[in-house]
Amino acid sequence: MKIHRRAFTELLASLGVVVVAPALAEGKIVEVSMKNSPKGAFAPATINISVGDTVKWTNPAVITHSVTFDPAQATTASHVVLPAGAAPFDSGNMEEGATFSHTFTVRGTYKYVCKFHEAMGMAGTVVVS
Ligand SMILES: [Cu+2]
Repeated sequence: MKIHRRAFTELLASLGVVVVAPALAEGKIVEVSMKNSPKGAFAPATINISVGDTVKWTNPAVITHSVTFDPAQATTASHVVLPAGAAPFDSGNMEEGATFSHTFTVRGTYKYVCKFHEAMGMAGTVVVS
């Protein structure tokens, strides 16, 4: 009986590892850079990711950029598009060397802008499937 109980405990422990590991597994991190010339740009401008993935934006430039997924903060609200159920968000001002990360949990196509260079066409797309 003792042997059986221990075997059962070990079985549970091994099952626990199997069950917990996927829950702790993180999505991948996809990097997007911010360019200055010839005009502001996200690079790459369009990325395709999966639910649970994180996008990390980095501003290597000496000018301030932003990652704006909030229509209320865009000059032209329609330049920002969020799928139903996704909450708006914004990086705030990103100075040289700043990074901003966001984990996407809602599927769909997102369109976002840099609010400082939106008029110059600094915009990007994230497709979450
Ligand atoms: Cu910008």
